[in-house]
Amino acid sequence: MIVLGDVEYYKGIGKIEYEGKESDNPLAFRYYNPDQIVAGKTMREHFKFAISYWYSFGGNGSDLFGDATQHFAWNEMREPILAAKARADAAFEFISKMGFDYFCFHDYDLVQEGKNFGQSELRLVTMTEYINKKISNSGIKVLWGSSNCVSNPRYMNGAATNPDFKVVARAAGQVKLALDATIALKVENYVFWGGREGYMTLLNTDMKRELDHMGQFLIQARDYGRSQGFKGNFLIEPKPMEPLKHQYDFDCATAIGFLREYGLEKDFKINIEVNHATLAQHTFQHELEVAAQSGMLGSIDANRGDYQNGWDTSQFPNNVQEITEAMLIFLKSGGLQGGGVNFDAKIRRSSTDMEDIFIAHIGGADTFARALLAAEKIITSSPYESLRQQRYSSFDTGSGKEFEEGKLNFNDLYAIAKENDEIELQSGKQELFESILNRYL
Ligand code: XLS
Ligand code: NI
Repeated sequence: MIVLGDVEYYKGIGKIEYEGKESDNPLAFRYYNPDQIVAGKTMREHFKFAISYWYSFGGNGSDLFGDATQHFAWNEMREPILAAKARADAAFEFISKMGFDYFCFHDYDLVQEGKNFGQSELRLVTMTEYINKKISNSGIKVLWGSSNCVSNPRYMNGAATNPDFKVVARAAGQVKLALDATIALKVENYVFWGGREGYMTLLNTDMKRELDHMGQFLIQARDYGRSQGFKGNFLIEPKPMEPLKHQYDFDCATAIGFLREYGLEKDFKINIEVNHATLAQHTFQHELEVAAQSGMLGSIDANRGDYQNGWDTSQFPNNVQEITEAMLIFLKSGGLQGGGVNFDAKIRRSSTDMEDIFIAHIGGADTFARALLAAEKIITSSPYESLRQQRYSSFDTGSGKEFEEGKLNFNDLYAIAKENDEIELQSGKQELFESILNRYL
């Protein structure tokens, strides 16, 4: 069902359909077939594709060096509520034409922040009601909500970690309203991305105190959310830097350590963004693996960086090999726990046609679908799994097994070492693993 408001914004574009890989139609899926079952679930269920309200409907192509290139009607309106309603109409039209089920938002993506706290609160309540009606009429859902505690100048020294208590309390007030909107819209998860939680220089920073404040802030946010009936995940989205020199939620391992230290590990999981992983000098796969091992693989922000650029370019995913490696971890760990795949990606400044945002999302969805199909084949029809298991087979029986079970002490190991003086080298077979992967792409 296509959901239209008073105006049709994407004229001439209908519902995007699956046409199969032989199709030449740039406005059709070639791999993403929502109802096709792969590894026991439909693609729709595996991915829960979501669009990012901020990039798809908030952006206008402007960058540090130049003004807007994309002149969307909803961005040109002056009156904030009218503009916000038009933007919501465009968003629902777009999501329904894509055939996706979800979107993600920050509080002030839904409507422009007011001149003061009270005005912002009123605007948010008005837009929550408007969007709630559109949700009931369309069946489109919200994957996660969040709060923009980054853009307003008051947060220049941080939100939860600001050295000025008044700013910390203001951020809490803002998150409370965002949580209220989240609960009213039956949103499934709530994300914290600490864009300004970190430092530009340690010279002026009391890191221990700031981390304690962030812990306290998240404890109180969790307790408030739960007391209001929010049952979903809270998610931390790690990023090592940008806009700051150093962000406290540097990567998955750091964020998981932080959550455990403050007793938050039962309510929080991780939202992993591809380009944030690469900024932290990790692969996307590495971050998925770390989160999955701790039972915290919550959600994904899908995008990609650029090999030559060292910043968050947030481009739409198109690297099938990278995503296939990721899908191997995704499938083996049982998928995402409550989250989905949110396209936290923006079209380029020079992509100025109304169809470009469709083409971008189709390409992203097809990349994930194609990778999922390949990963499933690799797991079920190639020697990949058995080769991996074989590498560790010395732990399956005898002394190796006893070691794993904690039955051997250092003297036992010393005795075994003495007995096995000659150790035959075992090949790691990296090139074999790599060629197996490529065979299935
Ligand atoms: C920015 C982040 C942001 C979060 C939500 O780098 O990716 O968009 O996903 O605040
Ligand atoms: Ni993100």
